[in-house]
Amino acid sequence: MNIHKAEFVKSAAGAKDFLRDGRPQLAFAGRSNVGKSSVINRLLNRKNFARVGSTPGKTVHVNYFLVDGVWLVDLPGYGYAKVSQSEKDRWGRLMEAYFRSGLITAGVLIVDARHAPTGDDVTMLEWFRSSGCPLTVVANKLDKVKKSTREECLGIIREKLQLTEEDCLIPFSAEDGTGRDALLARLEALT
Ligand SMILES: Nc1nc2c(ncn2[C@@H]2O[C@H](COP(=O)(O)OP(=O)(O)O)[C@@H](O)[C@H]2O)c(=O)[nH]1
Ligand SMILES: [Mg+2]
Repeated sequence: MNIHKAEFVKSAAGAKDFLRDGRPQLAFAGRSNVGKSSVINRLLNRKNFARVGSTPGKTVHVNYFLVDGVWLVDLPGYGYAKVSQSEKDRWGRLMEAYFRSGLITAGVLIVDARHAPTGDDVTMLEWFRSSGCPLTVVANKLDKVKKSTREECLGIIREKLQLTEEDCLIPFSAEDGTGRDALLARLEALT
């Protein structure tokens, strides 16, 4: 995958705007502020491609980036406390529509390496599971975890998400680049 061929194409606010051109779709999901945009930027070796640090929970859109003929689908973040119920409902409807669409090729769930996955993370994972697509979990912000406790943290994530042999858990840091090559290789193998 030539990461230099990457462009933002469009945002979709509803199912009628979803892209259905037959190209593979790699769907990225994660809690607001987990570093989803930063992971995408690191993956593509860009500074400000997917926007980092914009007000969390403000954008209930599906964002499409085209990377060398593959759709990188940035699903809206979840779990931000200050979001209104109506926005949460909108998020739920949009997610349901996307997962029901059958458009997803592979799922990338980004979690925080420091903490046990939240109930929302588990729900998201179940959505990926029900779509039947191969799953990759990225444990981001590893740079913030002491080396001596990293294995333990990864074990907690595996256990809480009940990861199987087919699932792939990638220790990652968007900050220092740990796991970037592994994630790229995994995604290339899936498309
Ligand atoms: N230390 C550290 N900070 C990170 C990492 N990834 C993201 N961040 C920071 O976490 C915050 C949220 O990142 P962002 O990419 O906007 O998260 P998003 O809401 O999931 O898209 C920003 O301040 C980032 O600089 C990481 O791997 N390590
Ligand atoms: Mg973001």
